Amino acid sequence: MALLPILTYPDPRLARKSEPVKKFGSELEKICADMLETMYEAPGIGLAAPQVNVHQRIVVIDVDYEESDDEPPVRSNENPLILINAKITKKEGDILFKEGCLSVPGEYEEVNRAERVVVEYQDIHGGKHVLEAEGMLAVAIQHELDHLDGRLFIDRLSFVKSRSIKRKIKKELELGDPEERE
Ligand code: QAP
Ligand code: CO
Repeated sequence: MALLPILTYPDPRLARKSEPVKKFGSELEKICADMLETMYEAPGIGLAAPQVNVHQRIVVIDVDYEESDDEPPVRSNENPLILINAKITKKEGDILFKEGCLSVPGEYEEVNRAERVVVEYQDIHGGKHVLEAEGMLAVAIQHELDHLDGRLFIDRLSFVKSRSIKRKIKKELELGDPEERE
């Protein structure tokens, strides 16, 4: 097991489109184990492979965390979900959910998503499944699948809000770490 470095905005590798997983086996199992370890250590409730510079359609999610407004989330127990080659086949309703992202640290904004989704996916052995999700799990699935198409939650905000957050992050990068600045 290994912790993987997480790419952060504006790293252009986050904008790449991921390829479907074709080979199921020990290599895929290792990537998934490392992604779960990295997500739990962060801590996060979801992680997509491109965030750790693996451009394949792999997502790990665990929304089992304490019901509170803690940011970042505090975990109650481990209940991992691994989705390979996942595809949303049905969306229903609307939900406004305050999202964050390990690739956009420290930023939390409300995003419009579907309330319920139906997802077709493969497990780590290639077996096919259909999952019906709602609420936070549905939001997490939509957020993580966006990563596989090179899209971040800050791309889904209003044009003005999106531009202001992106500018702010780039500005902070130019200035460097405020802790180390003279
Ligand atoms: C995506 O997000 C998500 O800024 C996963 O400093 C968001 O795990 C799914 C995190 C909302 C469902 C609902 C963010 C950790 C974790 C930060 C995350 C941070 C530390 C975000
Ligand atoms: Co994210």
